[in-house]
Amino acid sequence: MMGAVHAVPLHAETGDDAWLRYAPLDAVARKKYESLPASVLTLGDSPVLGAAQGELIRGVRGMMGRTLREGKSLPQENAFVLGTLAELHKADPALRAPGDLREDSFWLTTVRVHGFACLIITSPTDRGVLYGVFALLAKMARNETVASLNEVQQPFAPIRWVNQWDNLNGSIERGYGGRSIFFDAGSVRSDLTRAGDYARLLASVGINGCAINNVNADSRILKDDFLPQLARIADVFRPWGVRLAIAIDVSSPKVIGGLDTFDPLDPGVSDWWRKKVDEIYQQIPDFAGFIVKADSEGRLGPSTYGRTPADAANVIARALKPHGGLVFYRAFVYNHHLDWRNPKNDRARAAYDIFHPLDGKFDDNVVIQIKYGPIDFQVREPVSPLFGGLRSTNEAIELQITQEYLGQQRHLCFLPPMWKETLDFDLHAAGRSTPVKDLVAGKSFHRPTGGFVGVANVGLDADWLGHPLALANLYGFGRLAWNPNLSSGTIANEWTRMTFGNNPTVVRTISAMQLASWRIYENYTGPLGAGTLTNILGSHYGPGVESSERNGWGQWHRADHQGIGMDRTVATGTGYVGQYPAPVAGKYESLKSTPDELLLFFHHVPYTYVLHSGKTVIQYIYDSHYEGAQQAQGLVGQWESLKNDLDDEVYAAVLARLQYQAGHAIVWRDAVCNWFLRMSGIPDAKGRVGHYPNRIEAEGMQLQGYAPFDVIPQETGSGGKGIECAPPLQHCDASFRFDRAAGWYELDVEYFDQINGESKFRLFVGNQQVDEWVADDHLPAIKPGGDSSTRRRITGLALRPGDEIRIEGFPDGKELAPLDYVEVFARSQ
Ligand code: GCV
Repeated sequence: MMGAVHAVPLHAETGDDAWLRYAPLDAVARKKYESLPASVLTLGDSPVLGAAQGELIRGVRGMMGRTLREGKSLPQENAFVLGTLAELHKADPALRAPGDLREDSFWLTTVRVHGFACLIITSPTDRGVLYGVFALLAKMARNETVASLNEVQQPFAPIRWVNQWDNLNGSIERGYGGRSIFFDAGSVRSDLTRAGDYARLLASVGINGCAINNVNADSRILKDDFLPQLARIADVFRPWGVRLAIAIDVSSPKVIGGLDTFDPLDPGVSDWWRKKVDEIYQQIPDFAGFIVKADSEGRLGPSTYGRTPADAANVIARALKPHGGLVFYRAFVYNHHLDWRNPKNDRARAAYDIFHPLDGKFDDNVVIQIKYGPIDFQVREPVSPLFGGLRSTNEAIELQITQEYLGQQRHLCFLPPMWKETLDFDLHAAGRSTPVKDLVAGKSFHRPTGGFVGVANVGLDADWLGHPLALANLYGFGRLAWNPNLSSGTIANEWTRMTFGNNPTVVRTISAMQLASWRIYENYTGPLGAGTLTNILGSHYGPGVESSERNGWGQWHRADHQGIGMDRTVATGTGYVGQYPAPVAGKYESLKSTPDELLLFFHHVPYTYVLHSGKTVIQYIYDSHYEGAQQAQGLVGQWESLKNDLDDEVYAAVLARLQYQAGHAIVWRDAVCNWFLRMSGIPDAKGRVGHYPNRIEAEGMQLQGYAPFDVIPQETGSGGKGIECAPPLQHCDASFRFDRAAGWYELDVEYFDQINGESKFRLFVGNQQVDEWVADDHLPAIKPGGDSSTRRRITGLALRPGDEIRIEGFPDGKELAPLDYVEVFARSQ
């Protein structure tokens, strides 16, 4: 078996096809599918059925090297038969689905029709037939058995959508995979090939709606001349059963409509929305609806007129209702000018405080879109209590596929394990078991609709998201929206097989890396529920512990010299805990029963507080950060073990990302640990924090031209300082003498790679140049610090005592060839 797997040539690939590669199967697997029919018969014709048939032909051709014959009438031979249940029943009245099939569900079955063995893919809807085709091809790609199939799959919830935060100018807010696939320079792109490819990817995991523009919406999207452009996107989505939606600005009636108000209770305003929506449906008959972000982060909203979110949502919902459209009103409404001095203030309370009193006041085609946690996509948050606080209102959970606070696709962070914890969490609303997945799907309180929304933010980059392994998050979101009962392990395994083939070593290794990655990321970033501890005022990328405090954004962790954490209890804190139903509130109200991983979200404790694990909070912070950085380095080794089993290009691209991540995990480790050491005054019991015996600080080297500067914040540079080569100098030197025993060494140069320049570096041992590189990455940083700090690793260096090690820096633009330190390790370390 193994030999056969390796016999399959490895293909150079761009990543475009993601998990839909349909790479040639090995001989053993091909044999398994040899007896599959040679023809395909599609009953009925529609763009979706056309796509389904085309996909089947494409998949079988790719994997089996066979081109299926297209039939149009009842089978004259063994065939794949595609069609809705209604069409199938017309063709052969004996064929009946097993039980009631919900919209978009499908049935795969092997039966004899007119004496011929047929593999039937059917559903109540065309879209379900398409999903069935993808499911069958996925089974083949994973080498699963398809003989004697009789399988029904039903989606868990009707709403399975993605949102894109694309701006009309072609940029993407919190997008890390290139520019928009939809927009450029203020208009819809002329070439929408990638948009169609995206819809195909989405359909393959059952996603049926996509809102294409930023929730910080530009009103121009509703202008008359924009609508035909939107219709072009809807056209490329349609064959894949993906319905188009857009984010809108509630002030549009005033901003582009010429009215002097956007008051939702003004008859002129409701009239405007009705006409606008009618106009949209004339051009896009299957238009799905609107997303609304209002009264949030500077966006205008109904509060301008003293109206409620229900007033704003309903006026738009009523315009959409006759056409079957939905309004997704985001619960991400909060005051970002909160007074941080008031210990009772708490941003986490906002969504529940605002929306719970409105339960039952929203029309039936309104869905409240709720982020999974009460703050904002942090590495660890409790679930939003609002999921249990709406019982007569539709809701959807908003998950973030794009890794805004979670490493921005430069760090590996596979999210299904985190999402699963949220979805499986039992809120005990109404005194009975109500896991979040049931609440959002509308099952707990018998709502007409509900489901899952993922903020994806794919871009034009060939690998869509900016890291080849990050695509597992898009895949995983779709799979969980279809079936939240799948395990993370199953999802990782499926995705890896479809993306990299079925070599057991590859599948085992990549799945294990993915499954470990979220906790690794959590280990070296924000501990114990304190938030990600990133720079929340800027990039949301590197470490920025201090940035959360003393401002109105409300992402406070309240760390001071004595202790850390937000007291959110009812007894002494902000009262947030009281928003949960009693069994959950009881657990979080007490220090004893709050799980360690959320301790600092709910309680303020001294650094010496002892966790359930037996460690003090401060020692846990130190230990988890050292462990996380080491685990990140471990990912590099795991990946390297696959060198001969993977396509060279993908191997190299992922390796570079993982090496960068391992270096940046050390930046995180040191910044967080040193900040807490300074704040708490309590040393690391293991003596690591603040002691770096292998490190030579750049500011302590012999400098020619280079001058020291303070890194801000100080903990994001080793020793708080770096060196820069300022104009008019075009070249500077930093050197030191190596003073350890002769041997083989590894040398890490920590430099700062800003986006506003491409400095060059050369490294010499004595007179011999041993390395050179250009700081040309596109990190989100215009100054030296935690966002830009980057490691260059030079391995296999023979060093002798007295050797001079010298770095030459050549500044470029505003990037002054900045250096932080050099760290030298004996090879075995
Ligand atoms: C689209 C966070 C992000 C913003 C985003 C906002 C939201 O605050 O940083 O970029 O805006 O969430 O979800 O509306």
